[in-house]
Amino acid sequence: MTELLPPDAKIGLTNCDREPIHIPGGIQPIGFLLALSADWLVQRAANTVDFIGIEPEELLGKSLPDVFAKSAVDLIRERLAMLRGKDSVERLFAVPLLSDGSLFDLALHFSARSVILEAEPSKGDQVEVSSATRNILSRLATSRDVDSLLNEGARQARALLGFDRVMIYRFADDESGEVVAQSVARGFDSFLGLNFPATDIPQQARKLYVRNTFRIIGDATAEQVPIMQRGDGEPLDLSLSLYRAVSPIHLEYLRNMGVAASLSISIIVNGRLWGLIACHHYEPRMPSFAQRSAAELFGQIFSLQLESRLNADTSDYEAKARDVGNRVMSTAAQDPQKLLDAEWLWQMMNDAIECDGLMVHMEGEISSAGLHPDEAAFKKLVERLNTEDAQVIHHSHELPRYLGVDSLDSGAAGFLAIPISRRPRDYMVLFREEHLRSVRWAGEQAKHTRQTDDGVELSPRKSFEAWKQTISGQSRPFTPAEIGVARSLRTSLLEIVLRLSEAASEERK
Ligand code: BLA
Repeated sequence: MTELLPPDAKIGLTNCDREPIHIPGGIQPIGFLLALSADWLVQRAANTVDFIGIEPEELLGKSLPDVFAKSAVDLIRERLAMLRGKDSVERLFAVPLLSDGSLFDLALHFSARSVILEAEPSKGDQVEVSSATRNILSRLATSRDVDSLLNEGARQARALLGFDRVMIYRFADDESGEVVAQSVARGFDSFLGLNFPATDIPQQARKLYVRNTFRIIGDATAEQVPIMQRGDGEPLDLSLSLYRAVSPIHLEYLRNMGVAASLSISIIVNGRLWGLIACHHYEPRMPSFAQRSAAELFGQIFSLQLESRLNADTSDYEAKARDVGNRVMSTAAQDPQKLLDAEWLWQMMNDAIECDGLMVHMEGEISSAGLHPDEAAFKKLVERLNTEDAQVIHHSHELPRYLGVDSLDSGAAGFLAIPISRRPRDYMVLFREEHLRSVRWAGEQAKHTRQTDDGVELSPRKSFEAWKQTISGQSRPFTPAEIGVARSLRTSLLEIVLRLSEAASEERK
């Protein structure tokens, strides 16, 4: 039995997340692939006829020096010795692989105990591409802030690769994504501001894209070529391969979108997949090996520049927040009663963590300012917080959902609670108002999501028609930087409150 899921259903692991995309058993027909044993015997081969004129089956069991020119084999051996770390790939340009002197560009890496060699005829454009890349990278370096870097990144990636559409696609905390910058050729629609659900890029693909930061699908209709091997044996892990065959589900997605070629480069910030530089072309398109190598480098440099700007923004913010924290602490240390003055606290805290109101719960007393829930709802919140781990900052941009109610009359929709004593638990709670927003999705989620007896089954949507969803009952979320600030405020506040209660018990003696 199958039924459509409601649009806001939370989807767990799906059929898509279980597809083993790293062992597809085949490659895209971009070049040829050989897997070699430690003693240089060909163990597996794919797509060799068109490039070196030998059937893959004929190559199996042959020694590499019997297939390629001696100088090429020596070069390959030398470069293999330079492979560093488990995820590294060596590239060689314009190698005379065959005895007729024809030139190939190639990539080498290890997969389990095999050496994987992938090669395609060289376009001989390496020098030209690297000089163009130098110009492109220097333009990137001139953008001062995050937004201009994103726009410039899209523009320069399109200059480098010539795809019809280049998008900077940023992931949100829930792994859905939004097109935050783009550069498009004349005559194509804009995708700017469109959101795509998390399920468009399954979990294992996201993990893989952290290890291997570049992938191309040159022709979404091309047949994949099987990898030949003698006997059976584990399927070859193609995680780091340049030619890895693409998931048929994803190919269907691209064809539904009308896209013939797709190229994406991972944007990695502080070790995490921040987003993708996603490129579409409406005809098949295969940039040269040198261009693809340059694009990979472009992605790495773009990521570093974005990381340094984002980290600089965070540290500016943290310095400002630290300053506010210090002012709160020094005032409260002189006059501890200030900690029950919600109006004063709200004005101060709002400079560190933007909020629309604040409530304090301390030793049975409650004080409030600005926008806040009524006392009954607040007590319910405090009760709920008392069941949580007191060592961490609790927050939610969905307060009604956190309290298990439909809505709150006050309009408070988000909270962040800073515990200010150990026991009984006292809190300072910041509130944020509801932030009604509409999200433009590329296509309606419910139409391609089914609940089956074995779980959720997804199939790529057929329509990417913009579909507007209005989201209510939520505030703007608290950012990781804001939560970090709350965490350090908690430590200092705890100290003051502790001193306060010690002083009070001294007095009582
Ligand atoms: C992979 N999905 C991808 C990739 C992108 C997207 C960019 C990386 C591969 C590539 O470069 O094409 C999705 N493409 C997008 C998005 C935008 C875009 C969001 O241009 C927005 C701008 N996909 C589905 C469903 C499944 C699925 C329902 O929609 C599973 C049933 C699977 N997507 C899927 C798989 C991959 C993928 C398996 C990995 C492809 C691979 O690397 O082999």
